[in-house]
Amino acid sequence: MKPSSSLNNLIEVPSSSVALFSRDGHACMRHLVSRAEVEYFRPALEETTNVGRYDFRALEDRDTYGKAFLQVHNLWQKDATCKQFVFARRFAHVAATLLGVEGVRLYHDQALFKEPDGGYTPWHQDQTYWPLDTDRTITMWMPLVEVTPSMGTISFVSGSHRIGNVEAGTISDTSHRKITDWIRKESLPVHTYDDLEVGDATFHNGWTLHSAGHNSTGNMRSVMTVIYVADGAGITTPTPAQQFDLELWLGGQRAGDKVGSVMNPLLYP
Ligand SMILES: O=C(O)CCC(=O)C(=O)O
Repeated sequence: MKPSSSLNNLIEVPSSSVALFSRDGHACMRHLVSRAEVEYFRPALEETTNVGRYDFRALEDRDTYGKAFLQVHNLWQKDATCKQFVFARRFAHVAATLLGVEGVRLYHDQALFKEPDGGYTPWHQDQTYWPLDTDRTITMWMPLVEVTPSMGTISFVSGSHRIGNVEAGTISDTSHRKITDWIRKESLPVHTYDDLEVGDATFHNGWTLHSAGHNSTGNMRSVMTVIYVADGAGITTPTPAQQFDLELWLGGQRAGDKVGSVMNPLLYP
């Protein structure tokens, strides 16, 4: 079967991964895609990211968030091959299974390319930005290249998804300092995935604390992410930090609506 359609084939999600995700708020799915599948999709994902890039400032002229990665959103709307990748039933099925829900909708996708010498990704919680009434949210983080520790691997605080909002604010040096201090003070367990091969992907809950290191290599750390929300979730009144997401990812819907616009198709089942 051609890679263009094979990503719609489902794989079995081990019960051990479901248990780990429920306990830790993160899990790694090894060999989620084949090397051939990554190679088929990588050119379109990289090209669409390059075309969609909007920050052309030199690294030294950007703030900490800007240095962390080039961020390009909703590749699925920009290119048909990227849409096949983002809409893959295989990924959505894993997301639904790990979350323990019947179905998931697309919230949005984003490429996160950490440039050569790109800065660290501060500790943060994604859901700070999301005007959603559920904790059944999940991000698939898939490197398109082998990611070595010196390129900026991803770390999670295991179990932090069960705490909910730790009120560290949006992604910044301040969120990083507050969460780093808290991890030290409470000796919280940090897990780093520093051996991801092409085809592996991590999944994390929207409230799981996470960060990534600096890219000290000369190579781009290209990563593609897809963010899912459980079918049936509702939209809440946005905080100032959530206004951008309400306007951009929810297709004109408003507080009180159920997520379900054309921007948020049901990807599984
Ligand atoms: O790729 C990174 O450096 C950070 C990833 C991240 O924050 C996310 O996927 O939510």
